[in-house]
Amino acid sequence: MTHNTQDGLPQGFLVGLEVRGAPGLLDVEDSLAELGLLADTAGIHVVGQTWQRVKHPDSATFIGSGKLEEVARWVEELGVSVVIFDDELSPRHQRELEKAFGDDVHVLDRTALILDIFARHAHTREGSLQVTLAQYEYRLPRLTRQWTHLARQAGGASARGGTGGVGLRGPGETQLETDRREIGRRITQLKAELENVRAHRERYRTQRRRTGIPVLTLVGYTNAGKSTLLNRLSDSDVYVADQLFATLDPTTRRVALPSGREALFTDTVGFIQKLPHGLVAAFRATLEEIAEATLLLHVVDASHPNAIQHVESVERTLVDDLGITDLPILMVFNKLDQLLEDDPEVLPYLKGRFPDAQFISALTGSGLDELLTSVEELLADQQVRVVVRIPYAEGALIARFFELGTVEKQAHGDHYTELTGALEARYLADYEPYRVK
Ligand SMILES: Nc1nc2c(ncn2[C@@H]2O[C@H](COP(=O)(O)OP(=O)(O)OP(=O)(O)O)[C@@H](O)[C@H]2O)c(=O)[nH]1
Ligand SMILES: [Mg+2]
Repeated sequence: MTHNTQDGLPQGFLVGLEVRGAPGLLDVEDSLAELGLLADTAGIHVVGQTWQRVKHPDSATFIGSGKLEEVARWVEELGVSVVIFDDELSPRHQRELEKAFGDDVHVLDRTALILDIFARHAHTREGSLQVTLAQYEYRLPRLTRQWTHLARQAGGASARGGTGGVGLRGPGETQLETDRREIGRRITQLKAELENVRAHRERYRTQRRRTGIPVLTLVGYTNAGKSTLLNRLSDSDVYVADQLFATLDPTTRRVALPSGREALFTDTVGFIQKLPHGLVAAFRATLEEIAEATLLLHVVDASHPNAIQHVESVERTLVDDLGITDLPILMVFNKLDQLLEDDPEVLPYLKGRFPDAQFISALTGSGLDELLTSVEELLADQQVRVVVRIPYAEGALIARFFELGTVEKQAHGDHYTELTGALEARYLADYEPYRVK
């Protein structure tokens, strides 16, 4: 049995499950196609796939026994070394499946795959800490003899970017032989380290808030073109790639709007359906920054056949996982160049369904001027024009107005400073008592 293709990549086989009455956002085949891209990005060569429709997952082996036999046959025939399940397996499923396929075959699920890709793509200290924490928490309940065994096997071969060690990278190699207590200790330690990094970042954020420059955060499904857009707008070179989760660490760039006013654009980690909860939890700090944006730009790959499902998946993540419900969002449909080539019907449909959206090609640059004009209009809408008379005793409020808003005129009365200018609605409350207009 051969486990690797000629180019040295491990051979993978994908398995999906559709539970009757509980449809996912994508149908099972589209979801498997996406899993295939994840596998690709993780350096696994996919040689086959299958799926099954069931009433509920089997409590021991996840898929039914007939399906299990079928997969085992494929594994044997095709020389598969990694079987990848499209849903998160419970520790018990993981154990039973490993037993069923034997020691030579590695059982992975979508979560492990995503964690692996994250581990490869995290470049900042905070990003790495967050991924490592998520990996430990994922593995702690799954420690089995096979893990240890495979970890030892994978040892040297799974150097960063190497192959063969998917799911075993990072903490896997050295730690699996130690006991759970040790991993528990590492988790505590990682959390403390993360707290430190976060405190540092919080100071930086406060500093940025003080500048009063609007922050526009690009959100969207992975591979939508967020980084390409940021690069186009700011003439920079954030890593762009046709793979999933190319960007993990937030990057911020200054961009001049048409009027000359400056704005900060932030590019951050992309979303995907079935985003593992542990990852969302570990990346909370990174994701929380999204909530601090003045305006969100929701970037969508309009040329993707599942574009609408992607939109829904991103909206669900924003609301359900991040609790973001009241931020203004501008929809930005990207890859128009590709869309027009592929299917001329889609554009009129999207325009009808999303009348306020912008349509662009980050690649060719078309639609970007209109996008920035629209961003500027939305920012202006958010600002409320006011005149306030603030007593000298409330000096801090005066200083804050300068930081958060735009001051057009400043005058001094006997006991107060009069400011004429504009302020975002969300900062108004403190100023209401002193408002004269
Ligand atoms: N045809 C076309 N391709 C584009 C366009 N914008 C981006 N792409 C391609 O789409 C792929 C993904 O682009 P990225 O900018 O890395 O996407 P992202 O949203 O940052 O993805 P993640 O960082 O993985 O979340 C790359 O291969 C880009 O070259 C576009 O307007 N047209
Ligand atoms: Mg990116």
